[in-house]
Amino acid sequence: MSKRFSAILATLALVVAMAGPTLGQQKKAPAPAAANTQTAKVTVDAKGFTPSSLELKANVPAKITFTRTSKDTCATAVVVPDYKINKELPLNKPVDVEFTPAKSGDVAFACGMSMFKGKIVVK
Ligand SMILES: [Cu+2]
Repeated sequence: MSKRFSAILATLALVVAMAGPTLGQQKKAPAPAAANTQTAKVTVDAKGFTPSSLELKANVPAKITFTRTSKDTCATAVVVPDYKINKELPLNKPVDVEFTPAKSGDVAFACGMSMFKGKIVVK
């Protein structure tokens, strides 16, 4: 009885050991999709957005990371009206703005009061 039990345990252990690497591969599967994301970084300081013009591809998920590096700026938020995005920009804390540009053309972004402006050129 106990021999049989340990045989079952051994079988289970083997199954887990074999499934382990497979599960690991399945978890990695979304990685290529993430590689499909286009990324950009924008710094926000007293002069506004740097760069103030970005280029993105249409129909590819985009992640733009905004980092405000100065407290002497009114740009404490970033607004992308076309995509109904409005995000606070805490000092020195990277904030990801994610959306998929739907069509080619210019997409404007700005600080909360539209004093600083930038644009995303979608190709
Ligand atoms: Cu402003």
